[in-house]
Amino acid sequence: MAELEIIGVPFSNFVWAVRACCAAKGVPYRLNPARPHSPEVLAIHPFGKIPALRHGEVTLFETRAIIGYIDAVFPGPKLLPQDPVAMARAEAWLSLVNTTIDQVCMRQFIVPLVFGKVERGAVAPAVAALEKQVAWLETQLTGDFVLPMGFSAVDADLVPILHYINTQPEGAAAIAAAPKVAAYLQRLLAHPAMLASAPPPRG
Ligand SMILES: N[C@@H](CCC(=O)N[C@@H](CS)C(=O)NCC(=O)O)C(=O)O
Repeated sequence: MAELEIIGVPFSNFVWAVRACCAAKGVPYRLNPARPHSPEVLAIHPFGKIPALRHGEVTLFETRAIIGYIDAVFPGPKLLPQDPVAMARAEAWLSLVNTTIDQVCMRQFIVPLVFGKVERGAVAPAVAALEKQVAWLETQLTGDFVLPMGFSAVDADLVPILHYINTQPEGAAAIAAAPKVAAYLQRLLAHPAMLASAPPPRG
């Protein structure tokens, strides 16, 4: 089989999610740590976002599409349910994480704070929204994983975002106030698939 290439810097929450899926399934791949908008990425993603995937003749962009392809094409434990109702629920989670939760926690909170180096006050609206999202997650986590099937693509998608917000005082406070979310994050960060795909510490 052709080599699988995952394109994108490893500290991206979405690149981490895709790599966690590969790790969970035992899929070998080569990481090409290209930055957003670099020529390698723009060759695949129309707007230069990461991750992108190349596998022989197949090129893909968008985390959901990449995860679905990896789960369908490669052997190893399934990361998405097969039953239609369970699959629809997984889709709802993936959509929610990739749009609403990523938008608030990463695009409006972590990215401006850590990469844009804005004043903390500038992210106050995002903090209020993030607190609501973490409080909602607290009501949803009933087992060890988000889905009853066990470790899934939803965990791979959600854990990097929770990890990143937990690195900032406002996010850490929201998580500390949500004991199930806090325990979930601690447990999932120790999961072999998340550990094997964790980005190196930023220098
Ligand atoms: N909807 C895309 C979002 C990907 C995304 O936002 N990636 C970030 C890095 S985590 C990025 O490339 N940002 C650069 C930009 O938006 O210009 C997906 O699900 O893959």
